[in-house]
Amino acid sequence: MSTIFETRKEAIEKLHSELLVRKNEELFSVNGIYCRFKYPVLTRDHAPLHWRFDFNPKTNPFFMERIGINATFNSGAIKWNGKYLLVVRVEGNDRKSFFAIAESPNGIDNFKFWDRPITIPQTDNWETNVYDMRLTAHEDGWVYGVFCAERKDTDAPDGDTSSATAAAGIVRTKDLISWERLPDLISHGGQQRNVVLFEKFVDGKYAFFTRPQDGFIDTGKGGGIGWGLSETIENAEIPNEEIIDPKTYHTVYEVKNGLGPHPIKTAKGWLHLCHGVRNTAAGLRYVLYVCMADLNDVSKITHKPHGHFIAPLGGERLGDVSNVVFSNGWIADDDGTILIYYASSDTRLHVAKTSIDQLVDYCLNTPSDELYSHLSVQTINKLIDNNQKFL
Ligand code: M1P
Repeated sequence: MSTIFETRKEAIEKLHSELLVRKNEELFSVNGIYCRFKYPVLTRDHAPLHWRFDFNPKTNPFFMERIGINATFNSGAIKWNGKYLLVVRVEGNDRKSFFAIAESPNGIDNFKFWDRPITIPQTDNWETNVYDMRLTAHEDGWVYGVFCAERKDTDAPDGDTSSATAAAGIVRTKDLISWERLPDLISHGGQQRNVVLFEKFVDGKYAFFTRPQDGFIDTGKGGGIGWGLSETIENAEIPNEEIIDPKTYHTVYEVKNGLGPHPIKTAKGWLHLCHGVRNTAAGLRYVLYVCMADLNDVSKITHKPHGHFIAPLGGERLGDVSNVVFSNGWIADDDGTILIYYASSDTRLHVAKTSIDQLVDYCLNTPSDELYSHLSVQTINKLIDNNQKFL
């Protein structure tokens, strides 16, 4: 007769292996700008069983889960030796996030985690939590990962066990297996999350997109997506930071915004994918927007379609932090396809498919936000007038 251990192990292994090979299905897109897929590409159930269960029948006779995984979301992305790799923010039941690589042959399904999570070396000042790594294959030959390093705020009053500080941690690798830790980025604009390293030198310097803010949660005077240059990467410091995409009243980036992944170069300009946040009676709402920057100056936004590009839809709206979509990874393939990895409600990870041509068209031909309702009506009327001879 089978033991509880054997019965449960067999059932759980079967469920897990079926999930890992489940085929994804592209959904028809009415907007024609990108398409979603039927299933998330990664959920907490994808986490390897040997990270979670003790496989020794003597010490785990009930085959119970010993280490719970709570969520798999906000992932950096890179195409590597022909495979689609995600550096996933994996969050344990203990609320600690860590990074782990998941690999797929096609970028839309069959994602499987590598054997072990990434080991991130510490600086002298240990961080409590790490998340949201942006990957950049830099022209200096390294692949960099820039992520949020979160620590307890040591200046917080006694009894305040929540206040934290955010800084940009930096690691680099040549094989995605061993990672060298560099000192955190020094900037003078306050706390930093959502920092992205640009892939090219600018005036011989390392160039960063930033998001300065006064506090951990509040942007305060910090006014949007910033940009600054550093002489070195080994002791990165940005003496001057300028805001290149400001947060703006009554837009989808009214409260704050931040760059997602590194920009993608096209013949018409650089594509940026960003998140914008506004407040509502139900709490913060995070959406994604896309804009284009000058081909010769990636920090100069030239085209900015109005409103959101992807907003939480259906089941995406529910999760640990509801009403959120967030992205820090996309992959541009050689055939012009772009796969956008976006997480919903800080819980699970999805993919959306589009192309360079579609996003360039979207940026060049979508009206911008004119900031007033009556001007939005004018914009709609213009389209209706232009359509008259075709209807
Ligand atoms: O909870 C939503 C997001 O909140 C933060 O984003 P931002 O820095 O713009 O406020 C991050 O913690 C992000 O990971 C999270 O998805």
